[in-house]
Amino acid sequence: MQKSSRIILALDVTSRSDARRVVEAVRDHVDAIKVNWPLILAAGPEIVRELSKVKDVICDMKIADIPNTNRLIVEQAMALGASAVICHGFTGDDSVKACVDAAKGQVFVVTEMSHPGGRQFTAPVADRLAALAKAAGARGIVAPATRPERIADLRRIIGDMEIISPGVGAQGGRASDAIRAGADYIIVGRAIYESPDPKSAAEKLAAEVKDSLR
Ligand code: 3DU
Repeated sequence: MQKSSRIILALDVTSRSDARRVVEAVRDHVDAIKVNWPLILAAGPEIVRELSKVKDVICDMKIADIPNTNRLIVEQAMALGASAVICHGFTGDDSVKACVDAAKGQVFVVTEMSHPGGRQFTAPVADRLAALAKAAGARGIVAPATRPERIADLRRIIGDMEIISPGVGAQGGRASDAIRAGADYIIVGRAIYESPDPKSAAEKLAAEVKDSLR
């Protein structure tokens, strides 16, 4: 996955034509595309294969099942051309390990979620989820841009693993805060795909990221 603008586009649109439109506008300004259930259900799983010809695709199905089912899901996602998948960690180390094995390490594990409800159940166990991700051999974790101080805490647990960080823009987090706190990439959806000008929205975020790395 390239590490240039450090933006991962969360492509939560619900038609293939919207997906194509947004990707064409921002493809030079994002490093990867994250695909979640809204687009997979609307456009069909083949959208993963199509987009993977343009950019690295992260399949964010928040996989959360027993090890065998997790393995089957990850194998299907990778066969469609995904470069990485996102799974939950609360299912335990055997379930996460099944994802890691099936994706040859290309797994990001959700820790503390970025929305207000993320404080309720995920925040109290986020440190353990991050440690689990590390022990399982995952590539990285998902940590909240809405609480940059937590990105810094979780960084201390995982060392040099990658942090991808949702919550910028529509959820109130700032790109610069997340990057300064130690995120490798920000994940941005609505602030780009709902913008009347997705290209300039992505360019502005990329400039903010660049500034915060100085
Ligand atoms: O709020 P946005 O529109 O920028 O989208 C954020 C994306 O990141 C969206 O796909 C959501 O499912 C995902 N995500 C979170 O927002 C928060 C998390 O803790 C994990 C994933």
